[in-house]
Amino acid sequence: MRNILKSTVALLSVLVAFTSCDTASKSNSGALSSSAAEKVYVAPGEHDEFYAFISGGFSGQLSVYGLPSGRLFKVIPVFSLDAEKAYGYNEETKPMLNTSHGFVPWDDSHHPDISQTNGEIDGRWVFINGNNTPRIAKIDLSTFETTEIIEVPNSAGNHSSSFVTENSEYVVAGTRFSIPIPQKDMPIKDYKSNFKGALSFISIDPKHGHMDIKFQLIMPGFDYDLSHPGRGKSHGWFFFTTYNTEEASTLLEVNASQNDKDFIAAVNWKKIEDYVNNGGGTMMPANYAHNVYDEATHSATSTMKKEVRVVNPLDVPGAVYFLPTPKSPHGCDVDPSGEYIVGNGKLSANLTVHSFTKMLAAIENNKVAGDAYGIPILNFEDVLAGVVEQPGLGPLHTEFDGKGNAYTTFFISSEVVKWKLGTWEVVDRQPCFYSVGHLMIPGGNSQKPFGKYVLAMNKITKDRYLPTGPEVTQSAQLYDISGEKMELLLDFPTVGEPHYAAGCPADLIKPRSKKLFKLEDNKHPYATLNEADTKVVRDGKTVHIYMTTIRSHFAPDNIEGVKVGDKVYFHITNLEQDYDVPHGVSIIGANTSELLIMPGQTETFLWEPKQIGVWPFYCTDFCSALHQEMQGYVRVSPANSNTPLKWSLGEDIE
Ligand code: K7E
Ligand code: CUA
Repeated sequence: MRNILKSTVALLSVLVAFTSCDTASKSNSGALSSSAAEKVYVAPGEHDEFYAFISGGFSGQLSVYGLPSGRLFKVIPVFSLDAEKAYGYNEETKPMLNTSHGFVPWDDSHHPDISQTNGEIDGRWVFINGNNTPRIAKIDLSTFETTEIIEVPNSAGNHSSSFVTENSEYVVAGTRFSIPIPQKDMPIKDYKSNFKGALSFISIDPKHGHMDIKFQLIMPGFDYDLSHPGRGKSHGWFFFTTYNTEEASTLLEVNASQNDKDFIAAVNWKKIEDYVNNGGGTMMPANYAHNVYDEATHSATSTMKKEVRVVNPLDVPGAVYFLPTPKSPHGCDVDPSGEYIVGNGKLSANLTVHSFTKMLAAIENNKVAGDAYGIPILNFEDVLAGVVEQPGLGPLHTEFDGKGNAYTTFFISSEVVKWKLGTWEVVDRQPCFYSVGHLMIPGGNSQKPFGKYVLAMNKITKDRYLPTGPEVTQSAQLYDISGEKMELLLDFPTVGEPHYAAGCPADLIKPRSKKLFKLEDNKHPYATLNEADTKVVRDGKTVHIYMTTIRSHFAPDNIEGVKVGDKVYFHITNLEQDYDVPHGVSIIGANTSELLIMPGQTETFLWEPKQIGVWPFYCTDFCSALHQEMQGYVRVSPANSNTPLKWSLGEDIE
């Protein structure tokens, strides 16, 4: 054990030394040709060619950028509270963050993936995983709002997620950490062979996108790190990288690096789907939240689900195989044809590429090297398509340009390396500044990539930007890949830690982008569809204010009869029916954020006045030349007072 520790420490110091001298030698090489500037210049008033949805990592959100400009358009709140848009603060969206652990207003979001039709991205929804309290979210790309979140039971560190099959049949979520299934109180040292890893296949309703866990495959207790769907010829299969096939529960940096090869798990989900459709699998008690936002009521509901279907892989012979893959592979990437499965072995000097055709042949010929807990292990040589020899240090992720090239990031040597599928030769390499994780080519996770740019997402920036104290921004770098050689075009800062991104041509999304919500479609239970219907209603110690906004006043704007100790709900409907005219509202002392209400929408916040007085409220979004006039007052009387409830607009309360 001591030797192992020593050699790991030695290896790590070499890597650290490599990283730092690498960093030093590359700094200040910032000079770019003016043609690079032209290539990213989007003139004022012009639109970008691509959308890029970049995950926020520990921010828990998803940000929307334009490419090639790198301009930030929006941060979509997904797993974390957002005071800017009142997400998780207003009454309508609070249920979105409900889980079996209660209200969990934060997560760690990693891998966005856009829905597909016939193997091509269709721009309808983008899915993203919450790692920490396992969840998958769906964002509607007509409103750019999170409209559904499903918790994933029997899972922990929901990392090999959320990747979509080529007809959006499933969004798949795999557990990174194996755990007792079902959870129970047991000694940690009994991990081996007792802990299990769940791979969850979440069906997507083709019309509305509703998510439902179809089944969970209960696998051996490895760490399932990343995954990708097969496509084209390999459609119907799903591939997951594993590490810690050693099944260690302590000091994994040493103990999970013992095996020369870990596995890529190949899962024939079509086969399991058939099995399940014929009644296979067992319903297991579970407890997980399913949160759905309804555009008609502008409100979310949270339902606790009480069971989930689990499948033992041994009950479906021929459905799961292990492909030996060197050294704790991280990324698991499938090329656009579906033939090649790239295992990015973090600790391996070479890149391993498996062949789907050879895998099928090995299965057909029943050539099996052994098994792990009864799951057949194929021979490494039988499934190997080729090896990219010594392309760099610390391979993490690979994307494809659809022209026969692959692009792999190397974290330790901090570069993107371009290589050729089939010949495995390295054709170009470009440094990243610094320590790149994922990279993204728009459509790169589909049969039809748009191979014009690659976006590298970096962990470290050090000297690239103005310093902002000890925490400096993380960043993305855009490369032109239209030629033989890659060309660095642009650095731009990101929100949180960018793990992965999904990109697509703007034309797929732009025409469907909603401009407003129609008032006549507003089914919110507290909606007020015209000014004449505004009112204030007391129900014991609860007060409901039915309020409307229109440029440039609130109705009502004078309210009396509210008392200290009341719970006051402001239900505000924005009567505007014009594009881009939200109104905001906030009142002194409210601790649930302001509201930002889109045209035709109703939103609610709670105010619990603690002090008597006459308290102003105002619009927080500069909506017209008379925005500053958009204000009002609530009179708060003592708890035992007899001040009658009154409201008005344009007249004095008597
Ligand atoms: Cu490599 Cu979470 Cu996909 Cu980060 S992960 S880099
Ligand atoms: Cu309404 Cu400002």
